[in-house]
Amino acid sequence: MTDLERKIVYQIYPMSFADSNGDGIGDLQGIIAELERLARLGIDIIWLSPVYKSPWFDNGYDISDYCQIDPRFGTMEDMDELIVRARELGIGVVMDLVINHTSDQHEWFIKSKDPSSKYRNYYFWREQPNNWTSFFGGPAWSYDKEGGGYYLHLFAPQQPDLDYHDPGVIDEIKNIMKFWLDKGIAGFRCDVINIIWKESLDDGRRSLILTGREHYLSKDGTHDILKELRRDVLSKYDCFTVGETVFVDTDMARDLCAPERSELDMVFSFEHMETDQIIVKWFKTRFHPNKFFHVISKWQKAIGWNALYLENHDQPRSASRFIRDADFRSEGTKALAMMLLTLRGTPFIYQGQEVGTGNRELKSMQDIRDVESHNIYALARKIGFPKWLAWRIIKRTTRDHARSPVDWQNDTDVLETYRDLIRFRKELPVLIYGKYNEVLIRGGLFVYDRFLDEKSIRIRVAISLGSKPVRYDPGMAMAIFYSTYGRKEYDGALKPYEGIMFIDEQSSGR
Ligand SMILES: [Ca+2]
Repeated sequence: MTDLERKIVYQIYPMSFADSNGDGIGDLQGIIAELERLARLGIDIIWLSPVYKSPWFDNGYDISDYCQIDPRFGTMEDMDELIVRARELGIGVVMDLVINHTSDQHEWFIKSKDPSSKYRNYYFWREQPNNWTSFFGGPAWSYDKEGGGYYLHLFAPQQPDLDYHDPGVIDEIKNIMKFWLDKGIAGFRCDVINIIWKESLDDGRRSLILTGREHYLSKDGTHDILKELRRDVLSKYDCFTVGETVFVDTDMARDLCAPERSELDMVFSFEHMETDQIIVKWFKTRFHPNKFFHVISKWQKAIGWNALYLENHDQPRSASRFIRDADFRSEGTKALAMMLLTLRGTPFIYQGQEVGTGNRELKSMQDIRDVESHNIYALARKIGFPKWLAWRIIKRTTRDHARSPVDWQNDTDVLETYRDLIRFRKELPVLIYGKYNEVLIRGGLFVYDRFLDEKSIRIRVAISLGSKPVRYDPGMAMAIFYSTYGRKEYDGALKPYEGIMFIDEQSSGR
């Protein structure tokens, strides 16, 4: 995409973003009504979580028709209007591409139940299952009487996996992508993209989680598919792709998004979001800023360009998660905003993050809508967790925190900070093209430099995620360019949860 590095992305979870007709469900007309506000914030791209026709078993990540809009959100005319109106404001629309699996209500799957159908090999139908386990727990195979066999589903039984060994599948996907790109969308966020190619269906090594994953995690076949989609479809449009990946390390990420490989433009990694958990997200540990910063810095050093994010529709709110002292919530969200918008990569802002939205107040399981949370609660009780512990797990992790309607009046002060930081990113090329260099990580303080070369302007960013002032000497020639506390003079210490951008006085010519 032209000038991709300059873009700032805003993720919309349509269900809870803006409801235009008062039926309690966010919709496309609601998004259209908010476009000007997003343009004023400085957003270049909006990414919509799925709005395709779906039985909604897994929040739209189970698609029954890729070329239709789910009626709860409106019509295809609304979608066309959204794309056109957004473009008039200089905003591109990115859609979710969920191609590891379809819904079991998709006509391909329904037809595939007939062994003589051309759709039979679009899915993995077998007489006997292997020993693989699914992401949602339990076996990855279900028996279907009508289909006369078992079919593979790495997620829920309602989400059968597509088999890319049948060339018909990739042709269908290409047509779907062209359908949307011809309408003028700006690209795709590719769901669980590094597991789409199943190299073999042999039994997997027994494992506590995801037995069988060595047969499909980031295989050569996945890279071949991504190259083919890029060559035959994406390269013909002005668009970009970001991959959602599972169990990805820095080497795998580099293979997926190194420019010379022509696969994806960037990926979402998960490692920094896992620094406050043990093995799975349900078991939270205390949040340690240093550990968090070290992981972020490791990815900054390892990957030339990556997607930057602190929240999405699957994660609790960063304001409640990464700020341990509730007295400094507003300050902390501003410091996190500075980090998000001054690291190297494409920043993704999740709806409501720009007004400092925190987790919901939840009192009991009756307040919980997320099916996943109810499943996990039942499982925890079944294996002997007391009620209070099972509830504590859900309360801290449920996806309802991110999926509840946003109170836009929340914290306008935080919004101002976002606006300022977005403006700096647009005005200072060093924040986009500059190299990243870690300066130090200690005691909840993270300091790094952005610079184009040794001679030109250098921005030094210092982020504190601690409730006490922390002494730090940036060096004689450094002055405050911007502080999240709004101060101009530096007295040798950062205030609690403060973010400061220092600028090299000699190079700035001030
Ligand atoms: Ca509505």
